[in-house]
Amino acid sequence: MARRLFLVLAMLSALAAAAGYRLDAAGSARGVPVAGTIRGRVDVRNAAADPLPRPGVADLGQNSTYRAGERRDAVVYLETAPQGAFESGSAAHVTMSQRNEAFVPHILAVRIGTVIDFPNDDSVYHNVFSLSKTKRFDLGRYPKGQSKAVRVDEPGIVRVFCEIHSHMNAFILVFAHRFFDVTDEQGRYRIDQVPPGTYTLVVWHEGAVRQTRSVTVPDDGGAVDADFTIR
Ligand SMILES: [Cu+2]
Repeated sequence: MARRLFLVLAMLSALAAAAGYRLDAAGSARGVPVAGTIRGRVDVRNAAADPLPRPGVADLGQNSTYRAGERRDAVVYLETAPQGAFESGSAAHVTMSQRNEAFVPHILAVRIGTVIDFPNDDSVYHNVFSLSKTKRFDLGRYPKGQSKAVRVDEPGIVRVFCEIHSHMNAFILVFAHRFFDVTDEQGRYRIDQVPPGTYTLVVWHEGAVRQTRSVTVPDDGGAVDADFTIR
């Protein structure tokens, strides 16, 4: 096991060297290429960012609640992956729950190959589906405590709905690389381990026009700040 891990690390170091990364003294000693961080804040001022969920007949007496500010979540990502950036291959598992007649979280950002679990945490039935080109599925109805899974294999946007509750919807953004982040409660994001270079940084927010800007991670790495305002 340790031997196999060593082999993998050796191969990754060789790949990094082949990709032409500059290695500083400390970095090469650890076999880690120089890299930077792109970070900042997305200020969502769009008045429509926190709409009240529209209750339907099936929702009378139910609480449809979103996490405070969740509608302000944005996804920040590099338009294209850095040249020669190598990817770790393990497929991830993430969860999007059905809770209080809402999808939690409302926005997910994942890499291709990720398996998304859709547990039903409500005492009512749901029927999760998507008609998106990126991933089309229909999980059917299942009761509280059960879960079904979907694997995403193509980059793009998956819009998720519930056939029973029309106010339930969510977004899954699928990427072919790992250079993305969903903003936190303060609107902050952070993309780590970005090799030196100039990139197009994109911010996505539901219902808003995509914004882009150019950012440069200097040759010696470090942190680069890039803020966005969405109106
Ligand atoms: Cu539902």
